[in-house]
Amino acid sequence: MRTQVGIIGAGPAGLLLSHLLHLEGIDSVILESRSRQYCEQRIRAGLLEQGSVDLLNDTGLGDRMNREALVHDGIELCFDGKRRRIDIHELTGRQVSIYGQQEIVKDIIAARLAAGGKIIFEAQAKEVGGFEGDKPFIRYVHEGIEHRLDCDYIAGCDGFHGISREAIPADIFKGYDRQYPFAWLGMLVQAKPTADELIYCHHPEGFALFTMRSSTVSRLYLQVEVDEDAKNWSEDRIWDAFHRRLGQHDGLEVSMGPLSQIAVTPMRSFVTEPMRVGRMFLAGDSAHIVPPTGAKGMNLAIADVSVLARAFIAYYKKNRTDLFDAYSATCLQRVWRAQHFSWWMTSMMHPVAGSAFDNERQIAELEAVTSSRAGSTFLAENYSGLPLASWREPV
Ligand code: RFL
Ligand code: PHB
Repeated sequence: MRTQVGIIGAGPAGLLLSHLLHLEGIDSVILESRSRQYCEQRIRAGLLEQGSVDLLNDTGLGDRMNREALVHDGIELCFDGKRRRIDIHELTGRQVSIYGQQEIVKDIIAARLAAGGKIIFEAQAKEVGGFEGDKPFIRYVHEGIEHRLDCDYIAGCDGFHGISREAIPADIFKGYDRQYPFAWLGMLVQAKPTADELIYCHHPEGFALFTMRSSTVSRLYLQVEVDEDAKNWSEDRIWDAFHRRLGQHDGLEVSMGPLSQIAVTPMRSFVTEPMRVGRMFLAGDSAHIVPPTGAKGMNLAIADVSVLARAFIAYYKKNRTDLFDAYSATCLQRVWRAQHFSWWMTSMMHPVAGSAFDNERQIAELEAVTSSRAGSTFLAENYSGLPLASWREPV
């Protein structure tokens, strides 16, 4: 089989890239190791920056999102028994939207298939090669049979555990890594939201985050031990922890309901440099991950592919390769801003076991951020996201 752009991974990065290329008449094939159902039901991110929402709208993917997303003007930070609101809209003119990652995945898969797009599910990429020359290929296994996809370019959108990053030659690859001494326990709750906006809560016992998916489904996260087993958390233990951490702030009453999808998420920051080698490009989690405290992972994946799509358009329409050359540096500028913000939010919100100094330092920082307009504006600007360059800007 042959295509112009061979894409590994049907997460937000790979799917959106395929859609953007299709809008400009560029052919792609997506290879995805999981089933369609698995991809559409994987519970992950929920918060979209304004720029991500605008991009989905501009490319015809916004219908259901506009009906179902919850649009928020602000977030709350709770600490030291207090609730403080950051009015993102007033400070930046921007908003953020709650719309589950799996809903975006469903919407793009439907749009790609309706347009005759080729997504091969349950096709595991085993090898990428030829990208340092001019004959890139991807070897993959589908229904027990090995196949080869030849392409002009490879887009490695295969997430943090994929194969494309591993294929970068060791003498070129540089990785920047930071691991954190705690993890998050995440879960869905069949219950109306506890509040209208997200609540990030610093508590001496551990961080807690209240977020939501709809008017009937909430999502909760609790800071837990780094090597925690979700089985150690009974429903009673989870609710006790929420009541102690979140419920001790004025007027907050945690709304309860049946729990599901209880799972531990490790916290890690990672950046790959460069994000391009020859005819292979990395985009999204395959190139970088952030701890979820800043809600940046999926938004960065969307930003990467908007830059990559434009580079492909410049190449296929005008034979220009300068945007390929600029791809890695362009993306990494935004990636490092998001890395800093995610690390900063994480370091401010998670109490450090056994360190009374850090605990007091965090409370002082939260006071500063929430009581100073400059501090709140810094948080609001970064949380709601830097503007995205237009992927369709004439090339
Ligand atoms: P994905 O979504 O991991 O997709 C990669 C796809 O590649 C497939 N794959 C392969 N296919 C074929 N052959 C192979 N050899 C393959 N290896 C892998 C995989 O099956 C998969 O389908 O990466 P992508 O597209 O880069 O998207 C990134 C986002 O998924 C990720 O950044 C976010 O989920 C991070 N994240 C959040 N991001 C936000 O912007 N806002 C949030 O509120 C937010 N909250 C979160 C999050 C991530 C979390 N977890 C579980 C890590 C909350 C949590 C708890
Ligand atoms: C989510 O809704 O799952 C979510 C929101 C904000 C975060 C992390 C996760 O910072």
